Amino acid sequence: MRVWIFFVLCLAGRALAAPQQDALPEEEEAIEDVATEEAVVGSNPVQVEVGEFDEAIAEEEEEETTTENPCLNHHCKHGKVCEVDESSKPVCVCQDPSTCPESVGEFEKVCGNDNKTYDSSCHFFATKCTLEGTKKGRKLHLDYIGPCKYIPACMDSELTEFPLSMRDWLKNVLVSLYERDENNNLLNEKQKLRVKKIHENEKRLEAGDHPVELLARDFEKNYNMYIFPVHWQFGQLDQRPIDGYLSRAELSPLRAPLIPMEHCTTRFFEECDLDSDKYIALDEWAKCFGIKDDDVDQDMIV
Ligand SMILES: *[C@@H]1O[C@H](CO)[C@@H](O)[C@H](O)[C@H]1NC(C)=O
Ligand SMILES: [Ca+2]
Ligand SMILES: [Ca+2]
Repeated sequence: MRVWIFFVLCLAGRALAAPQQDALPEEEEAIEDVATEEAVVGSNPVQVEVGEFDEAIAEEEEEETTTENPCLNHHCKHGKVCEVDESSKPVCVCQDPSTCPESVGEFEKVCGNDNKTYDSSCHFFATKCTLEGTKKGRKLHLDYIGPCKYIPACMDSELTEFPLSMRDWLKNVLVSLYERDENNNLLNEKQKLRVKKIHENEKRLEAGDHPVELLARDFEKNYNMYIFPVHWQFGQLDQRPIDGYLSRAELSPLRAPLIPMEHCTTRFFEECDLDSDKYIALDEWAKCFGIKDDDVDQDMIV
């Protein structure tokens, strides 16, 4: 799982180097935090990435305060840029992909679900915008980070192993967040209390690569330690809107960096959606990670 975290940190570094114009204030805070040297396991990958792949950022209409540039405080969603129309009103129009900053490396490339490689997420969203209103445009979404590649099919046996390591990873991320949470406020008081219990549990499996047998045994023996981390991750993703359901866009910050490294990612999240409504509800999510129905608790998220 270390490789995931490393990758997420790379992304965080990149986001820091070139802050998104429309990044939300809390995202910026999270990015700063993650960029600290010792943040090996403890970064919160989700907070960092929320927004970057979000296709659903509302276009904000803001009152013109100065006569200078009506576009100054006018935010457009990914793939669009602001332009001033004839009546001096700011409008969001599709960005010409050729105006996107040139990508500097493979890691900036993204793969669409059309299995086409785009130079960067900017190029991707600009292209998607030009297809707006068409069936093709509706269907096109960012699938994963990195150039398109061959992804082997996920076997049933591999699929059952996937939640084992993912669950362990979630727990470790949360514990290290807690350990570093002296002056930053990534966890609220209630959350801290819950993680404290996990942290102080002597039976806790230390972070590291463990064989699946050990992970499986630990989940059986220390099941209670995994309940909160699974809920917490759901809460991190369920942001736009906060409604107890994860849309594809909301899931993307977790899914997109994971797919090229863990070939079962796509199948895993597809199968989480038990009723096939394209959303992952909290109970579907919890079940996917092996949490019993009785332990699913909406209140744990806030
Ligand atoms: C997607 O593209 C990559 C790279 O061009 C190729 O290796 C892979 O087989 C393609 N996948 C599918 C499902 O067509
Ligand atoms: Ca939601
Ligand atoms: Ca569903």
